Amino acid sequence: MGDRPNILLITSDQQHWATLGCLNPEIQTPHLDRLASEGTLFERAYCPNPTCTPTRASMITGKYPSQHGAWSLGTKLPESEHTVGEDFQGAGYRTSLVGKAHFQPLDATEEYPSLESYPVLQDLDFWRDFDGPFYGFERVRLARNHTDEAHVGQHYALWMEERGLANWREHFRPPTGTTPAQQHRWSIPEAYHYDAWIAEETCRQLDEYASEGENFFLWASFFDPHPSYLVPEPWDQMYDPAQLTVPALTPGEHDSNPPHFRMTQEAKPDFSAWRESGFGIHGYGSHLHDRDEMAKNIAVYYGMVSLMDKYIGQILDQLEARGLADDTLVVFTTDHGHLFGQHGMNAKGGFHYEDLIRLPYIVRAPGVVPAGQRSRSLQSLVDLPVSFLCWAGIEVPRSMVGVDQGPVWRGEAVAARDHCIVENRHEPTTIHIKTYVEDRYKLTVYFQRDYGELFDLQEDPGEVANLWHSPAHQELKAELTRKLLFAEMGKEPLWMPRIAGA
Ligand SMILES: [Ca+2]
Repeated sequence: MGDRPNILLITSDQQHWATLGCLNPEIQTPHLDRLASEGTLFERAYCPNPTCTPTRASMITGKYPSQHGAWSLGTKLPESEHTVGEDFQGAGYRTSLVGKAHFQPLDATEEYPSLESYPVLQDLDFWRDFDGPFYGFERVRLARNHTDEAHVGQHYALWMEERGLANWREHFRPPTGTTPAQQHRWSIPEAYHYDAWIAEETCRQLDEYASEGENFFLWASFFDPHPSYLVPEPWDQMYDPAQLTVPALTPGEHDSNPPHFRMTQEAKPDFSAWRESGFGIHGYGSHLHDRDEMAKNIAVYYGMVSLMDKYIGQILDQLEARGLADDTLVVFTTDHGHLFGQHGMNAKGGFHYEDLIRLPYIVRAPGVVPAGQRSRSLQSLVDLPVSFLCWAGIEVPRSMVGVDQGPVWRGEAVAARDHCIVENRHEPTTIHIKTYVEDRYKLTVYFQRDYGELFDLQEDPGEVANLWHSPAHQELKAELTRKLLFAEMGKEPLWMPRIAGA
Protein backbone atom coordinates (compact mmCIF):
# COMPACT_ATOMS: atom_id res chain seq x y z
CA MET A 1 0.00 0.00 0.00
CA GLY A 2 1.49 3.30 -1.11
CA ASP A 3 1.64 6.64 0.66
CA ARG A 4 -1.66 7.78 -0.80
CA PRO A 5 -4.03 4.82 -0.58
CA ASN A 6 -7.41 4.90 -2.23
CA ILE A 7 -10.60 4.24 -0.27
CA LEU A 8 -13.44 2.12 -1.65
CA LEU A 9 -16.52 1.87 0.59
CA ILE A 10 -19.11 -0.67 -0.49
CA THR A 11 -22.41 -0.81 1.39
CA SER A 12 -25.69 -2.64 1.29
CA ASP A 13 -28.92 -1.43 2.90
CA GLN A 14 -30.56 -3.12 5.86
CA GLN A 15 -28.50 -6.31 5.76
CA HIS A 16 -28.57 -8.64 8.76
CA TRP A 17 -25.03 -9.17 10.08
CA ALA A 18 -25.18 -12.95 9.61
CA THR A 19 -26.17 -12.95 5.94
CA LEU A 20 -22.67 -13.75 4.73
CA GLY A 21 -21.81 -17.22 3.48
CA CYS A 22 -18.71 -17.30 5.65
CA LEU A 23 -20.95 -16.94 8.73
CA ASN A 24 -24.06 -18.76 7.61
CA PRO A 25 -24.08 -21.94 5.48
CA GLU A 26 -27.65 -21.26 4.34
CA ILE A 27 -26.63 -18.32 2.14
CA GLN A 28 -24.11 -17.95 -0.67
CA THR A 29 -21.93 -14.84 -0.98
CA PRO A 30 -18.76 -16.09 -2.68
CA HIS A 31 -17.36 -12.64 -3.47
CA LEU A 32 -17.88 -11.19 -0.01
CA ASP A 33 -16.46 -14.42 1.42
CA ARG A 34 -13.40 -13.89 -0.77
CA LEU A 35 -13.11 -10.33 0.48
CA ALA A 36 -13.32 -11.62 4.06
CA SER A 37 -10.68 -14.27 3.39
CA GLU A 38 -8.36 -11.59 2.02
CA GLY A 39 -9.08 -9.21 4.88
CA THR A 40 -10.47 -9.14 8.41
CA LEU A 41 -14.10 -9.83 9.28
CA PHE A 42 -15.28 -7.75 12.22
CA GLU A 43 -18.04 -9.54 14.13
CA ARG A 44 -18.99 -6.72 16.50
CA ALA A 45 -19.73 -3.70 14.31
CA TYR A 46 -22.66 -1.38 15.09
CA CYS A 47 -24.63 1.37 13.42
CA PRO A 48 -25.12 4.72 15.20
CA ASN A 49 -28.82 4.55 14.31
CA PRO A 50 -30.88 1.70 12.77
CA THR A 51 -32.49 3.80 10.02
CA CYS A 52 -31.15 5.15 6.72
CA THR A 53 -30.73 8.93 6.83
CA PRO A 54 -29.31 9.33 10.35
CA THR A 55 -26.76 6.53 10.05
CA ARG A 56 -25.73 7.46 6.50
CA ALA A 57 -25.15 11.04 7.56
CA SER A 58 -22.91 9.72 10.35
CA MET A 59 -20.91 7.79 7.75
CA ILE A 60 -19.88 11.02 6.01
CA THR A 61 -19.72 13.44 8.97
CA GLY A 62 -18.11 11.29 11.68
CA LYS A 63 -20.77 12.58 14.07
CA TYR A 64 -23.72 10.93 15.78
CA PRO A 65 -27.24 11.73 14.56
CA SER A 66 -27.81 13.80 17.72
CA GLN A 67 -24.87 15.92 16.57
CA HIS A 68 -25.12 16.22 12.77
CA GLY A 69 -28.79 17.12 12.78
CA ALA A 70 -30.35 14.44 10.56
CA TRP A 71 -31.98 12.88 13.61
CA SER A 72 -34.67 10.81 11.88
CA LEU A 73 -35.99 9.57 8.59
CA GLY A 74 -37.79 12.52 7.01
CA THR A 75 -35.09 15.01 8.03
CA LYS A 76 -32.08 16.17 6.01
CA LEU A 77 -28.42 16.45 6.76
CA PRO A 78 -27.85 20.22 6.99
CA GLU A 79 -25.80 21.33 4.00
CA SER A 80 -23.64 23.32 6.41
CA GLU A 81 -22.32 20.08 7.93
CA HIS A 82 -18.70 19.27 7.18
CA THR A 83 -18.25 15.97 5.35
CA VAL A 84 -15.34 13.60 4.85
CA GLY A 85 -15.45 14.09 1.09
CA GLU A 86 -14.45 17.72 1.56
CA ASP A 87 -11.32 16.61 3.39
CA PHE A 88 -10.45 14.10 0.68
CA GLN A 89 -11.01 16.71 -2.01
CA GLY A 90 -8.85 19.14 -0.07
CA ALA A 91 -6.07 16.57 -0.13
CA GLY A 92 -6.33 16.15 -3.89
CA TYR A 93 -8.51 13.04 -3.95
CA ARG A 94 -11.39 12.52 -6.37
CA THR A 95 -14.65 11.72 -4.58
CA SER A 96 -17.67 9.89 -5.90
CA LEU A 97 -20.90 8.31 -4.67
CA VAL A 98 -22.80 5.78 -6.76
CA GLY A 99 -26.22 4.48 -5.73
CA LYS A 100 -28.15 5.32 -2.59
CA ALA A 101 -27.52 8.56 -0.71
CA HIS A 102 -30.71 9.27 1.27
CA PHE A 103 -29.16 12.28 2.99
CA GLN A 104 -32.33 14.24 2.26
CA PRO A 105 -36.08 13.57 2.58
CA LEU A 106 -38.63 12.71 -0.08
CA ASP A 107 -40.43 16.02 0.43
CA ALA A 108 -39.02 19.53 0.43
CA THR A 109 -40.08 22.90 1.83
CA GLU A 110 -38.78 26.36 1.08
CA GLU A 111 -36.79 26.21 4.32
CA TYR A 112 -35.59 22.64 3.78
CA PRO A 113 -34.94 22.00 0.09
CA SER A 114 -34.14 18.44 -0.98
CA LEU A 115 -32.68 17.11 -4.21
CA GLU A 116 -33.95 13.69 -3.22
CA SER A 117 -37.58 14.84 -3.15
CA TYR A 118 -40.55 14.95 -5.46
CA PRO A 119 -40.85 16.35 -8.09
CA VAL A 120 -37.14 16.99 -8.84
CA LEU A 121 -36.45 13.31 -8.17
CA GLN A 122 -38.08 12.52 -11.48
CA ASP A 123 -37.08 15.56 -13.50
CA LEU A 124 -34.78 13.59 -15.76
CA ASP A 125 -33.66 16.71 -17.64
CA PHE A 126 -32.31 18.01 -14.33
CA TRP A 127 -30.43 14.76 -13.63
CA ARG A 128 -29.05 14.69 -17.16
CA ASP A 129 -27.15 17.86 -16.26
CA PHE A 130 -26.51 17.32 -12.56
CA ASP A 131 -23.89 14.96 -11.22
CA GLY A 132 -22.67 16.85 -8.17
CA PRO A 133 -21.38 18.24 -5.96
CA PHE A 134 -23.40 16.66 -3.18
CA TYR A 135 -22.24 16.55 0.45
CA GLY A 136 -18.54 16.38 -0.38
CA PHE A 137 -18.88 14.06 -3.36
CA GLU A 138 -17.78 15.89 -6.47
CA ARG A 139 -19.56 13.35 -8.64
CA VAL A 140 -22.74 11.44 -7.81
CA ARG A 141 -24.87 8.91 -9.62
CA LEU A 142 -28.06 8.64 -7.59
CA ALA A 143 -31.31 6.74 -7.21
CA ARG A 144 -33.83 6.62 -4.45
CA ASN A 145 -36.03 3.54 -4.95
CA HIS A 146 -35.84 0.28 -3.07
CA THR A 147 -36.91 -2.38 -5.56
CA ASP A 148 -40.10 -1.33 -7.38
CA GLU A 149 -40.85 1.79 -5.31
CA ALA A 150 -42.43 4.72 -7.15
CA HIS A 151 -39.49 6.92 -6.08
CA VAL A 152 -37.54 5.60 -9.08
CA GLY A 153 -35.95 8.37 -11.12
CA GLN A 154 -32.67 10.34 -11.10
CA HIS A 155 -29.59 8.84 -12.79
CA TYR A 156 -30.90 5.28 -12.56
CA ALA A 157 -33.94 6.03 -14.70
CA LEU A 158 -31.71 7.83 -17.21
CA TRP A 159 -29.43 4.80 -17.32
CA MET A 160 -32.32 2.42 -17.97
CA GLU A 161 -33.40 4.62 -20.87
CA GLU A 162 -29.87 4.82 -22.23
CA ARG A 163 -29.62 1.04 -22.02
CA GLY A 164 -32.74 0.74 -24.15
CA LEU A 165 -35.31 -0.14 -21.50
CA ALA A 166 -37.86 2.33 -22.84
CA ASN A 167 -40.68 0.67 -20.91
CA TRP A 168 -38.94 0.83 -17.53
CA ARG A 169 -42.06 2.26 -15.91
CA GLU A 170 -43.74 -1.12 -16.34
CA HIS A 171 -41.48 -2.55 -13.65
CA PHE A 172 -42.34 0.02 -11.00
CA ARG A 173 -45.32 0.94 -8.86
CA PRO A 174 -47.77 3.73 -9.65
CA PRO A 175 -47.94 6.64 -9.92
CA THR A 176 -44.46 6.68 -11.52
CA GLY A 177 -44.81 3.20 -12.86
CA THR A 178 -47.70 1.20 -14.17
CA THR A 179 -47.55 -2.09 -12.22
CA PRO A 180 -49.00 -2.56 -8.74
CA ALA A 181 -46.64 -3.76 -5.99
CA GLN A 182 -45.01 -7.03 -6.99
CA GLN A 183 -44.13 -9.83 -4.62
CA HIS A 184 -40.98 -11.94 -4.49
CA ARG A 185 -40.27 -12.11 -8.25
CA TRP A 186 -39.54 -8.71 -9.75
CA SER A 187 -40.39 -8.45 -13.44
CA ILE A 188 -37.33 -6.32 -14.26
CA PRO A 189 -34.60 -8.24 -16.15
CA GLU A 190 -31.40 -8.57 -14.15
CA ALA A 191 -29.47 -6.56 -16.75
CA TYR A 192 -31.51 -3.49 -15.79
CA HIS A 193 -31.51 -4.10 -12.03
CA TYR A 194 -29.92 -1.28 -10.02
CA ASP A 195 -27.19 -3.66 -8.84
CA ALA A 196 -25.99 -3.88 -12.47
CA TRP A 197 -26.22 -0.08 -12.76
CA ILE A 198 -24.20 0.52 -9.57
CA ALA A 199 -21.51 -1.98 -10.60
CA GLU A 200 -21.27 -0.52 -14.11
CA GLU A 201 -21.03 3.08 -12.89
CA THR A 202 -18.53 2.15 -10.18
CA CYS A 203 -16.35 0.18 -12.59
CA ARG A 204 -16.45 3.04 -15.07
CA GLN A 205 -15.40 5.44 -12.34
CA LEU A 206 -12.57 3.15 -11.21
CA ASP A 207 -11.45 2.88 -14.81
CA GLU A 208 -11.35 6.66 -15.13
CA TYR A 209 -9.41 7.11 -11.89
CA ALA A 210 -6.93 4.41 -12.88
CA SER A 211 -6.40 5.90 -16.34
CA GLU A 212 -5.84 9.36 -14.94
CA GLY A 213 -3.71 8.15 -12.05
CA GLU A 214 -6.02 9.87 -9.57
CA ASN A 215 -6.42 9.01 -5.91
CA PHE A 216 -10.01 8.40 -4.95
CA PHE A 217 -12.57 8.02 -2.20
CA LEU A 218 -15.47 6.15 -3.78
CA TRP A 219 -18.66 4.93 -2.16
CA ALA A 220 -20.60 2.21 -4.04
CA SER A 221 -23.93 2.24 -2.21
CA PHE A 222 -26.28 -0.66 -2.95
CA PHE A 223 -30.03 -0.62 -2.13
CA ASP A 224 -30.59 -4.30 -1.42
CA PRO A 225 -31.58 -6.32 0.56
CA HIS A 226 -33.83 -3.55 1.94
CA PRO A 227 -37.44 -4.81 1.52
CA SER A 228 -39.73 -5.15 -0.38
CA TYR A 229 -38.69 -8.78 -0.71
CA LEU A 230 -38.32 -8.59 -4.45
CA VAL A 231 -35.67 -9.83 -6.84
CA PRO A 232 -35.57 -10.70 -10.57
CA GLU A 233 -35.40 -14.29 -11.75
CA PRO A 234 -33.61 -16.62 -11.33
CA TRP A 235 -32.55 -15.18 -7.97
CA ASP A 236 -36.05 -15.49 -6.53
CA GLN A 237 -35.74 -19.26 -6.94
CA MET A 238 -32.16 -19.61 -5.72
CA TYR A 239 -33.14 -20.61 -2.18
CA ASP A 240 -35.71 -23.18 -1.16
CA PRO A 241 -37.82 -21.75 1.66
CA ALA A 242 -38.27 -25.24 3.09
CA GLN A 243 -34.50 -25.54 3.61
CA LEU A 244 -34.07 -22.27 5.50
CA THR A 245 -34.06 -21.54 9.21
CA VAL A 246 -36.96 -19.26 10.05
CA PRO A 247 -36.32 -17.26 13.24
CA ALA A 248 -39.31 -16.95 15.56
CA LEU A 249 -40.64 -15.52 18.78
CA THR A 250 -39.58 -17.20 22.02
CA PRO A 251 -42.82 -17.57 23.98
CA GLY A 252 -42.98 -15.11 26.85
CA GLU A 253 -39.85 -13.20 25.84
CA HIS A 254 -41.64 -9.86 25.59
CA ASP A 255 -43.23 -10.15 29.06
CA SER A 256 -40.27 -8.33 30.57
CA ASN A 257 -39.78 -5.93 27.64
CA PRO A 258 -41.14 -2.40 27.17
CA PRO A 259 -44.78 -2.21 26.03
CA HIS A 260 -44.08 -1.51 22.37
CA PHE A 261 -42.38 -4.91 22.05
CA ARG A 262 -45.46 -6.73 23.37
CA MET A 263 -47.79 -4.66 21.22
CA THR A 264 -46.07 -5.82 18.04
CA GLN A 265 -47.52 -9.24 18.75
CA GLU A 266 -51.11 -7.95 18.72
CA ALA A 267 -53.26 -8.00 15.58
CA LYS A 268 -54.32 -4.35 15.84
CA PRO A 269 -52.12 -2.54 18.36
CA ASP A 270 -52.93 1.08 19.20
CA PHE A 271 -49.68 3.04 18.88
CA SER A 272 -51.41 6.44 18.83
CA ALA A 273 -49.63 7.43 22.07
CA TRP A 274 -46.32 7.28 20.18
CA ARG A 275 -47.48 9.52 17.33
CA GLU A 276 -46.05 13.00 17.49
CA SER A 277 -44.95 14.33 14.08
CA GLY A 278 -47.94 12.93 12.24
CA PHE A 279 -45.75 10.93 9.88
CA GLY A 280 -45.48 7.15 9.71
CA ILE A 281 -43.33 5.48 12.35
CA HIS A 282 -41.34 2.44 11.36
CA GLY A 283 -42.03 -0.75 13.24
CA TYR A 284 -44.78 0.56 15.52
CA GLY A 285 -47.52 -1.70 14.25
CA SER A 286 -48.42 -5.38 14.21
CA HIS A 287 -45.55 -7.70 13.33
CA LEU A 288 -47.71 -10.82 13.27
CA HIS A 289 -46.90 -12.89 10.22
CA ASP A 290 -47.34 -16.30 8.67
CA ARG A 291 -44.33 -18.55 9.14
CA ASP A 292 -44.36 -19.98 5.62
CA GLU A 293 -44.70 -16.53 4.11
CA MET A 294 -41.70 -15.41 6.16
CA ALA A 295 -39.73 -18.42 4.90
CA LYS A 296 -40.42 -17.30 1.34
CA ASN A 297 -39.47 -13.73 2.26
CA ILE A 298 -36.17 -14.96 3.69
CA ALA A 299 -35.47 -16.97 0.53
CA VAL A 300 -35.94 -13.80 -1.53
CA TYR A 301 -33.98 -11.66 0.97
CA TYR A 302 -31.08 -14.11 0.63
CA GLY A 303 -31.50 -14.01 -3.15
CA MET A 304 -31.18 -10.21 -3.03
CA VAL A 305 -27.95 -10.55 -1.04
CA SER A 306 -26.56 -13.14 -3.46
CA LEU A 307 -27.44 -11.01 -6.49
CA MET A 308 -25.71 -8.02 -4.91
CA ASP A 309 -22.72 -10.20 -4.10
CA LYS A 310 -22.35 -11.01 -7.80
CA TYR A 311 -22.08 -7.33 -8.69
CA ILE A 312 -19.80 -6.56 -5.77
CA GLY A 313 -17.61 -9.27 -7.31
CA GLN A 314 -17.53 -7.28 -10.55
CA ILE A 315 -16.35 -4.20 -8.69
CA LEU A 316 -13.63 -6.16 -6.88
CA ASP A 317 -12.58 -7.71 -10.20
CA GLN A 318 -12.31 -4.26 -11.78
CA LEU A 319 -10.16 -3.08 -8.90
CA GLU A 320 -7.89 -6.04 -9.58
CA ALA A 321 -7.92 -5.64 -13.37
CA ARG A 322 -6.93 -1.98 -13.19
CA GLY A 323 -4.10 -2.73 -10.78
CA LEU A 324 -5.72 -0.77 -7.96
CA ALA A 325 -6.32 -3.56 -5.44
CA ASP A 326 -2.97 -3.32 -3.68
CA ASP A 327 -3.33 0.42 -3.10
CA THR A 328 -6.98 0.48 -2.13
CA LEU A 329 -8.53 0.06 1.30
CA VAL A 330 -11.85 -1.74 0.81
CA VAL A 331 -14.52 -1.65 3.50
CA PHE A 332 -17.76 -3.55 3.06
CA THR A 333 -20.63 -2.99 5.46
CA THR A 334 -24.28 -1.94 5.62
CA ASP A 335 -26.19 0.97 7.19
CA HIS A 336 -28.10 -1.13 9.77
CA GLY A 337 -29.52 -4.60 10.24
CA HIS A 338 -32.86 -6.26 9.70
CA LEU A 339 -35.34 -8.45 11.56
CA PHE A 340 -36.84 -11.36 9.62
CA GLY A 341 -38.81 -13.22 12.24
CA GLN A 342 -36.41 -12.86 15.17
CA HIS A 343 -38.37 -12.07 18.34
CA GLY A 344 -41.54 -12.29 16.24
CA MET A 345 -40.57 -9.17 14.35
CA ASN A 346 -40.01 -7.93 10.83
CA ALA A 347 -37.86 -5.12 9.37
CA LYS A 348 -36.89 -2.33 11.79
CA GLY A 349 -38.11 -0.08 14.59
CA GLY A 350 -37.39 0.77 18.21
CA PHE A 351 -36.07 -2.70 18.96
CA HIS A 352 -32.31 -2.60 19.45
CA TYR A 353 -31.62 -6.30 19.11
CA GLU A 354 -28.31 -7.38 17.66
CA ASP A 355 -30.27 -8.38 14.55
CA LEU A 356 -31.04 -4.71 13.94
CA ILE A 357 -28.03 -2.76 15.17
CA ARG A 358 -25.14 -5.10 14.37
CA LEU A 359 -23.57 -5.13 10.90
CA PRO A 360 -21.62 -7.28 8.49
CA TYR A 361 -18.21 -5.59 8.33
CA ILE A 362 -15.16 -6.53 6.27
CA VAL A 363 -11.93 -4.59 5.88
CA ARG A 364 -9.33 -5.48 3.24
CA ALA A 365 -5.97 -3.90 2.46
CA PRO A 366 -3.50 -6.39 0.96
CA GLY A 367 -0.36 -6.78 3.04
CA VAL A 368 -1.60 -4.35 5.67
CA VAL A 369 -4.84 -5.70 7.13
CA PRO A 370 -4.34 -9.30 8.35
CA ALA A 371 -5.93 -11.72 5.87
CA GLY A 372 -8.42 -14.37 6.88
CA GLN A 373 -8.80 -13.02 10.39
CA ARG A 374 -11.88 -12.50 12.51
CA SER A 375 -12.09 -9.87 15.20
CA ARG A 376 -14.57 -9.13 17.97
CA SER A 377 -13.20 -5.63 18.41
CA LEU A 378 -16.03 -3.07 18.56
CA GLN A 379 -16.56 -1.01 15.40
CA SER A 380 -19.02 1.81 14.68
CA LEU A 381 -19.98 3.40 11.37
CA VAL A 382 -19.33 6.77 12.99
CA ASP A 383 -15.65 5.77 12.97
CA LEU A 384 -15.44 5.43 9.18
CA PRO A 385 -14.63 9.06 8.22
CA VAL A 386 -11.92 9.44 10.87
CA SER A 387 -10.44 6.04 10.05
CA PHE A 388 -10.45 6.74 6.30
CA LEU A 389 -8.75 10.11 6.74
CA CYS A 390 -6.11 8.71 9.11
CA TRP A 391 -5.54 5.82 6.70
CA ALA A 392 -4.77 8.32 3.95
CA GLY A 393 -2.67 10.52 6.21
CA ILE A 394 -5.11 13.41 5.98
CA GLU A 395 -5.75 15.66 8.95
CA VAL A 396 -9.00 14.88 10.78
CA PRO A 397 -11.33 17.86 11.28
CA ARG A 398 -12.25 18.61 14.87
CA SER A 399 -15.94 18.20 14.12
CA MET A 400 -15.58 14.42 13.89
CA VAL A 401 -16.03 12.41 17.09
CA GLY A 402 -15.53 8.88 15.73
CA VAL A 403 -12.30 7.12 16.60
CA ASP A 404 -9.48 5.95 14.32
CA GLN A 405 -9.88 2.18 13.81
CA GLY A 406 -6.78 1.97 11.60
CA PRO A 407 -4.54 0.41 14.26
CA VAL A 408 -7.22 -2.24 14.93
CA TRP A 409 -7.73 -2.91 11.22
CA ARG A 410 -3.97 -3.36 10.79
CA GLY A 411 -3.86 -5.75 13.74
CA GLU A 412 -1.60 -3.40 15.71
CA ALA A 413 -4.16 -2.73 18.47
CA VAL A 414 -6.76 -4.95 20.10
CA ALA A 415 -9.44 -2.27 20.35
CA ALA A 416 -10.06 1.40 19.61
CA ARG A 417 -13.26 1.66 21.66
CA ASP A 418 -14.79 -0.20 24.61
CA HIS A 419 -18.42 0.57 23.77
CA CYS A 420 -20.71 1.67 20.97
CA ILE A 421 -23.66 4.04 21.16
CA VAL A 422 -26.77 3.51 19.08
CA GLU A 423 -29.29 6.31 18.90
CA ASN A 424 -32.83 6.13 17.59
CA ARG A 425 -34.87 9.31 17.74
CA HIS A 426 -37.73 8.68 15.38
CA GLU A 427 -40.21 11.08 17.04
CA PRO A 428 -39.13 14.17 18.99
CA THR A 429 -39.90 12.79 22.48
CA THR A 430 -41.95 9.59 22.27
CA ILE A 431 -39.39 7.57 20.31
CA HIS A 432 -36.07 8.76 21.64
CA ILE A 433 -33.89 5.75 22.41
CA LYS A 434 -30.26 5.30 23.32
CA THR A 435 -28.31 2.05 23.56
CA TYR A 436 -24.95 1.49 25.21
CA VAL A 437 -23.34 -1.77 24.12
CA GLU A 438 -20.06 -3.16 25.36
CA ASP A 439 -18.32 -6.50 25.16
CA ARG A 440 -20.78 -8.32 27.41
CA TYR A 441 -23.75 -6.11 28.29
CA LYS A 442 -26.21 -3.95 26.45
CA LEU A 443 -28.34 -1.24 28.03
CA THR A 444 -31.17 0.60 26.27
CA VAL A 445 -32.90 3.62 27.76
CA TYR A 446 -36.01 5.49 26.62
CA PHE A 447 -36.36 9.22 27.12
CA GLN A 448 -38.66 9.94 30.06
CA ARG A 449 -39.66 6.31 30.47
CA ASP A 450 -39.16 4.00 33.45
CA TYR A 451 -38.77 0.94 31.24
CA GLY A 452 -35.75 -0.19 29.27
CA GLU A 453 -33.61 -3.19 28.40
CA LEU A 454 -30.56 -4.82 29.88
CA PHE A 455 -29.25 -7.89 28.10
CA ASP A 456 -26.30 -10.10 29.01
CA LEU A 457 -24.99 -10.96 25.54
CA GLN A 458 -22.66 -13.59 26.97
CA GLU A 459 -25.24 -15.59 28.95
CA ASP A 460 -28.18 -14.69 26.74
CA PRO A 461 -26.95 -14.13 23.17
CA GLY A 462 -30.52 -14.58 21.88
CA GLU A 463 -31.64 -11.57 23.97
CA VAL A 464 -34.75 -13.21 25.38
CA ALA A 465 -34.22 -12.39 29.08
CA ASN A 466 -34.47 -8.66 29.74
CA LEU A 467 -32.80 -7.98 33.10
CA TRP A 468 -34.00 -4.36 33.41
CA HIS A 469 -36.36 -5.16 36.28
CA SER A 470 -34.36 -8.06 37.72
CA PRO A 471 -33.64 -7.29 41.41
CA ALA A 472 -30.28 -9.07 41.15
CA HIS A 473 -29.13 -6.75 38.35
CA GLN A 474 -29.98 -3.29 39.68
CA GLU A 475 -26.38 -2.56 40.63
CA LEU A 476 -25.23 -3.58 37.14
CA LYS A 477 -27.96 -1.41 35.61
CA ALA A 478 -26.76 1.57 37.63
CA GLU A 479 -23.17 0.93 36.57
CA LEU A 480 -24.13 0.68 32.89
CA THR A 481 -26.24 3.82 33.18
CA ARG A 482 -23.21 5.64 34.55
CA LYS A 483 -21.12 4.27 31.65
CA LEU A 484 -23.72 5.51 29.18
CA LEU A 485 -23.54 8.97 30.73
CA PHE A 486 -19.75 8.93 30.52
CA ALA A 487 -19.96 7.75 26.89
CA GLU A 488 -22.27 10.66 26.13
CA MET A 489 -19.88 13.11 27.77
CA GLY A 490 -16.97 11.52 25.95
CA LYS A 491 -18.46 12.05 22.50
CA GLU A 492 -19.10 15.76 22.84
CA PRO A 493 -17.13 17.52 20.05
CA LEU A 494 -14.64 20.27 20.83
CA TRP A 495 -14.72 22.48 17.77
CA MET A 496 -11.43 24.23 18.74
CA PRO A 497 -8.58 23.51 21.09
CA ARG A 498 -8.01 25.68 24.09
CA ILE A 499 -5.47 28.21 22.81
CA ALA A 500 -5.04 30.52 25.79
CA GLY A 501 -5.12 30.61 29.56
CA ALA A 502 -8.19 32.76 29.38
CA1 LIG B 1 -31.18 1.66 5.50
